[in-house]
Order: sequence, then C-alpha cells, then structure tokens
Amino acid sequence: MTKSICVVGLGYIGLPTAVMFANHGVKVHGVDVNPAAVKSIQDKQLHIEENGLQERLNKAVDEGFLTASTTPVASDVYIVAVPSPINPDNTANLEYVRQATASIVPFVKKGDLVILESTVPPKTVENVMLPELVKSGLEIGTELFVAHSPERVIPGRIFEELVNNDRIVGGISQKSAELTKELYETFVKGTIHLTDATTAELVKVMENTYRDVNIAFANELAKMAEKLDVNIWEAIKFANYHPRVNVHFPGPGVGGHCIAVDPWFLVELGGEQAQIIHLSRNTNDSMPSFTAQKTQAILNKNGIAGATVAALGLAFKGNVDDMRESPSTIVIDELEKLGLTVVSHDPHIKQNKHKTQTQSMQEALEQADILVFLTDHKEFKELDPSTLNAKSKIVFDTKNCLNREAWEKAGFQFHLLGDAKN
Ligand code: SAJ
Repeated sequence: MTKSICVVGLGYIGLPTAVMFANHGVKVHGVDVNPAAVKSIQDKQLHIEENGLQERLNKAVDEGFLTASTTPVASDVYIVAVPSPINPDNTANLEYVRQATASIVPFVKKGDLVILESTVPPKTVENVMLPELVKSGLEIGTELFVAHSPERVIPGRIFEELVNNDRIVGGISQKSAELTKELYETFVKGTIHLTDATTAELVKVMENTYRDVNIAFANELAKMAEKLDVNIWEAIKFANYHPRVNVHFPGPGVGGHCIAVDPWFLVELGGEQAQIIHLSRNTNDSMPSFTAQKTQAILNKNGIAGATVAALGLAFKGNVDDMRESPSTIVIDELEKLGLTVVSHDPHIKQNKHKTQTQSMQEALEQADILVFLTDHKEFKELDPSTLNAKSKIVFDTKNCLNREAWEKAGFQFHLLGDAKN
C-alpha cells in the first residue's frame, strides 16, 4: 500500500525524512512557511549541510517523488516536524506545533494518520494537537489516527541513524501506533517500539536530559579539576573503563536545538521536583562565562592587556554548520564583556554569519594574542602546529581536541579546560 505523505516543516529533520520516504517510492509533498526553504528544494539548492542530503534530494526531486509548497495538500499521512523552541523565560513555545496542526485540519479525511516528529513536552499531542484535530469532525483514534514518533538522529549522521536507530512510537490509540510503525518500516531497520503518546514524548525528552545532566556533572568536575590538581579528561577516560560508567565530557557549554532546550520542558512541568535537571541546565549555561574568564586569566598570567582573542569554531559541535544555541557565540559575548577584542573563524560556517568572522583562519591567526578552540572540528584536529603562521604562541583547548604534545613541541604554551597542568 503506497500512501501519500505531506511533511510540514522542512528543516533539519523534516527535509531528510521527506527525502527518505521519497527515495523509497512514496509520494511526498513538503511544506514550509518559509518560501526560501520551499524554493531551495524546488531548485535543489540546499539550505542546510548534511552528509548525503544533496544526492538524495536530487534523486527525490528528479524522479518526481518530492514536491514542495508553502501550504499543505491533501494526503493520507501528515508528518509535523516544526520547531518547538523555548521562550526567553525558558517556557515551551508550542505555537508552531499548534499552527502546523491547524494548517492540516482542512485536508484530513477518515482513515488518515497525523504524526508529530518534533520534540515536545509530555502531553503536547493530547493538549495542543488534539484540540485542533477534533475540529475536523473526525473521531480521534478510530477515524483519525494520531501518533508521536520522535526523531532521534544526530546531525551529521542523519541518514545512517534514520535507518538504523530504534524508534519509539506512541499512539493516541493502539491502531494509531501500529499504522505509524507500518509507515516507518518503509525505511527503518531498527526496532520500532510501541507505546502511548505521552510516554513517547517523555522518553524523547528524557534522553536529551540524561545527556545534559551527565555533561553538567563533567563540567562541574572540570571546574574542580584545577583545585584537585588533576586532568579531568584523563580521569573521565579511566572512570569510563568501568563497564557500567559513561561520564560525558566537559566543554565551553552545551548548544544545539535539543540538549540545551529539552530539559527546560521538564523544568517547566516538574517545578520544584525538577531539581537536578534545573541545576544541570544552569551549570552548563555557566560554562561560556567560565571559559571567557579562564581565557582572561591566561592572558593576565602572560601580562597581555587589551588583547585580541581568536575564537576558533562557531558551530555548536564538531563537523556541523549549525550555530543554533552555540556556546561559542556566548563565549564571544562574554569575552567582549571583559573588554577583549574577538576575531573568529569556522571552516564549516559561511562568512558573515557572525560579526567577528574573518575572511580566513590565517587572518584570525595573524591578529590574535591567544587561540581559543571552541569546537572540535576535524579541520582543527588535523592542524599541524609546526607549520602555523600565528602571531601568538598561546593556545587554549576547551574540547580536548588538540594533540598537546605536538603543540608544545611546536613552541606553544598549552592550556586545556579542566586540566590543572596549565
Ligand atoms: N557536549 C558536551 N559534552 C559531551 C557531549 C556533548 O559538552 O560529552 C555538547 C556538544 O558540544 C554540543 C551539545 O553538547 O554543544 C549537544 O551535542 P550532542 O552531540 O550531544 O547532541 P545533539 O544536540 O547534536 O543531538 C541530540 C542527540 N540526543 C542524544 O544523543 C540523546 C540526538 O540523538 C537527538 O536526535 C537530538 O539531540 C535531538 O534532535 O533531540
């Protein structure tokens, strides 16, 4: 049975999902409120960087399986994959989910399936989507099927993970879950586990919160490392040799649209009960300022005043071009607040995305009094310090991504976040 699918939201998740179904012979129509996103798909000019996406998009469009527009079209299945960000006060903004759901109501018919992919606070399907969907006049769960099927893919490896990861599918009724499973079996090789919608919502948010809390633990230890006179990276490596221990890693902060955001959903719902979760968010949010202060301390120790800092890496993590919630941008703000001048470079981020960007890495190296590595891009790991033409011989690695020995051998004074040996 080949169904037609309308995917609402053509971003980091919606577009790869749309392309994946289209590559498997399903007729897909993509919808985005942003006309530029729609045009870029029609023209096969990608607006996002993701391994393997361009080839798959070309195939989907050329074979006629993927079309796009700014408004929904009648289909058998509707997949909602729109942003679910937080407001400035850290409460959930579910307006995009509500609007996207409302936009498909005029098209749904008996037997159709509506799936939410966006990560949302538990009870969103029940409290935000269903009140819109009942306006169709269809009976929810028997005439109109509704499920939550949260994506669990990691940017940079989306296509591999879309196929191989297990999925948790939560239906508003058993039939809703079963129909969703059947649909995703078009390309998913991992196991698809069925549950109810609220459990699926909680599971997804729990997964990201687990990482946030674990990273906060590592960051707390990194801050203590200097007093303890240890290298926290080495300590974590040793601890993780234990078969039941998996301590995550410290860094200049936690970014991205997921791990830095989703725990707030639980803080909002849990209130006083969400203590560890709330504290972890605050700990991770304190890291950009900790990084800036440490940069300042290194400069002071070297007697350098009125310095220029090269912030290397603007993306929120290695090997992606995504700057959303990137701790690097907050580190830069904090450095500027301390009165330092900042120049920046990122091999994955196009020019003029950030006010401090230089034309090239070389331009940044020529001006800076200290090189601060904020993102573990492979281009940085592969740098040969002996051939670098830099004004400064001071380097601060916040991600443990450089080969300390090689940099010291090349004459650099080497500093590592979470290491007493500085
Ligand atoms: N980070 C650390 N220390 C670590 C690991 C990560 O500081 O030990 C930082 C990274 O530098 C980055 C941030 O955390 O700034 C988040 O990066 P990430 O790679 O942990 O996660 P995301 O946001 O790219 O993707 C996560 C994934 N969730 C889990 O691994 C549980 C992914 O599977 C989800 O699909 C995605 O969130 C999402 O969309 O929810």
